[in-house]
Parts: sequence; structure tokens; C-alpha cells
Amino acid sequence: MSAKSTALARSAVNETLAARVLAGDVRAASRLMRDVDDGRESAVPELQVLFPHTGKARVIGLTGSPGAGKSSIGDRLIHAYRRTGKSVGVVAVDPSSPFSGGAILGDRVRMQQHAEDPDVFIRSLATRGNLGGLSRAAADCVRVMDAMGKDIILVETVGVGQDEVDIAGLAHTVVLVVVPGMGDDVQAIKAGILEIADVFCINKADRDGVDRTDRELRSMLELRRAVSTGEAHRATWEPPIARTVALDGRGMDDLVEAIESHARFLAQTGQREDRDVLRARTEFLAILRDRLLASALQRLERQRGKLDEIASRIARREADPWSLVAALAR
Ligand SMILES: Nc1nc2c(ncn2[C@@H]2O[C@H](COP(=O)(O)OP(=O)(O)OP(=O)(O)O)[C@@H](O)[C@H]2O)c(=O)[nH]1
Ligand SMILES: [Mg+2]
Repeated sequence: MSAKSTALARSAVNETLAARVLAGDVRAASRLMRDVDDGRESAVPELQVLFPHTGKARVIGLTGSPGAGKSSIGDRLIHAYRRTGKSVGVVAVDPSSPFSGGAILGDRVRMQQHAEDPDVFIRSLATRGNLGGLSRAAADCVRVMDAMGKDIILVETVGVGQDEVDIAGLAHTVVLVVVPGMGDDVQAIKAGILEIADVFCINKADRDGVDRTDRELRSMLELRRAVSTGEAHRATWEPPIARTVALDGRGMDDLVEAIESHARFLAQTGQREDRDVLRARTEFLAILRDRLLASALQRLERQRGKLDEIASRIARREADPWSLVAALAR
């Protein structure tokens, strides 16, 4: 081994992953994100080093039912933002359809272009790590990409199901992707997820029923306004509705403009800071919860058989679960 390569190898060993991420080392970023995904404790000190270098990226959430077209829209957005010179990171949470890296499906030349584009970085989170789960892993991957200097970070999550990622606590702008002809489904999405959508995207607008879906969304937004108890002095945002055909790119300009106008709104009204505080609060509470739970579990594990004993006592009605938790949490 030459003196030079030995020195290189040594510096790669001695340098922390975080230092390498900050120096633009893509492989170190991948490694760290894998550690995050696996829920490794060793990722925490690295994330701590990265922390002061984060907070610059704009995070855009893409959510909606399975197959609505989130990844296809995401690919189009990568193109759109790359055209304006912005670097893009993508965190896809448990997707069944992969991001192609900004490639239009079937367009191999472009796919290769993006595979080599250092300004696009895509990471899928597949595993369900232990504590904190997907939500925390997604937030931490966003943080790594932020530290890498990505301008825009897209986060794709399925907006239904048990393991729902807290996208509102993660993104500055949440885009809800719906498809026409959902009928009663539009009613079904109104709980919870409708409240957090900043931009609506009716994708697959090449299909029948777009006007109807548009009308239904609008009437639900009316309802939301009517019952809204928002503070009077606060500027309120009217979520725009864009119609897109991700397959051929129709309507994408409108969608990008809707997202950008929301970003301008946040900046002009000072609400971007509010969101950042909200995100920080969500994250702090999540870390606190994980930490408290982890230390309680550790205490339990130190006493071999304790958990089994607790469970049997509760099952036999010798003690109630609340007092046993209170005793443990003291
Ligand atoms: N007709 C039509 N099909 C579309 C459109 N956009 C996406 N599709 C198709 O819909 C299917 C699902 O698209 P994806 O982009 O993978 O959707 P997704 O929401 O990411 O799906 P999951 O990650 O599995 O939840 C694919 O076969 C796409 O080609 C569209 O605008 N019109
Ligand atoms: Mg997808």
C-alpha cells in the first residue's frame, strides 16, 4: 500500500461519519442513514454533530393513498427543482413503488443521467427500527440530507395505516395526492389528514371524475374554514388544488407554483418559524418519550423475569397496570 493510500485509509477510519457527511462524502451519508434506519444508538452522536449544520433545507411532504401517484409526482418534482438549480433529497418511507431518481419511466437515458446526478439523493426506509420507529428514522434521514446541503427534501409517506409518519411534524409544506373517482373515499380522508394538507394535488387527471373530486375537496375546505377556530390575527392559508397527470407532466407547473406560493406565504407571514418550532417540539417530545421508555425497559431488563412477573400479576388481578407503571416510572 502506498504512503498516500495508507494515509487516506487512516483518515477514513479516524474521521467520524458526520465529519465525512459534512465534507460531502455520499457514502458516509448512506452509511449514517442505514444506521438511522436500523435504529443504531451509534447514530445519535453523529446526528448531534450534524445538528448545527441543519435547518436550511425546505421539506416537502408527499402523502396520499397507496398508488395515488406520489412517487411519480416526486420524480416530476425532482426534475422541476433540478431545472432551477436546486439540489434535491428524497426520503421514501416504506414505498411499494420505487423512486426512479427523477427519471420518467421508460426513459433510460434520463434515468442514467439522474443516477449520476450528485445533486439528487434518494433513500428508502424499509425497516421498522426498534424505538421511535419510522417517524424518527424519517426525521433523522431528513436531517442527514439537510446537513449534506440539499435545498429541497421530498418525503413520501402513505397517508393511511398504522405506522403513519407524522408528516405535519416533519414537512414545511404537505402535499396531499388524491385521485379522481374516489367517491366516498374523499369523505374518508377528511379526518386528520385533510387538516394537515397545505396543497391538494388531484393526480391522474386524465381520468374521469376530476371535476367532481375538485368540487368535493372544495366543499370540504369550506367546511374546514367554517369550523376553523384559528386565531383572528393570524393570516390563514387557502390550500390550492392542482390537477396533474404525472404520467406526462401535465399540470406540474401549477403544482410547483402551488408549493412555492405556500413557501412564500410561510416566509412572509413568519409562519415558517412557527412551523420550525412546531417541528422541534414534536421531535423533542418524541426523543423524550423514546428515552424514558428505553430507560424504563432497561430497568426492567436488569431484573430478570420482572416483566413476566408484572404481566402475570396484572392478569391475576393482584395489581393494576397503572400502579405498576407508576411504581416503575417513579
Ligand atoms: N393514468 C395515470 N396513471 C398514473 C398517473 N400518475 C401515476 N400513475 C400510475 O399509477 C401507478 C402508481 O403510481 P406511483 O407513482 O407508484 O404511486 P404511489 O402513490 O407512489 O404508490 P405507492 O408508493 O405504492 O403508494 C403507476 O402505475 C403509475 O404509472 C397519472 O397521472 N395518470
Ligand atoms: Mg410510491
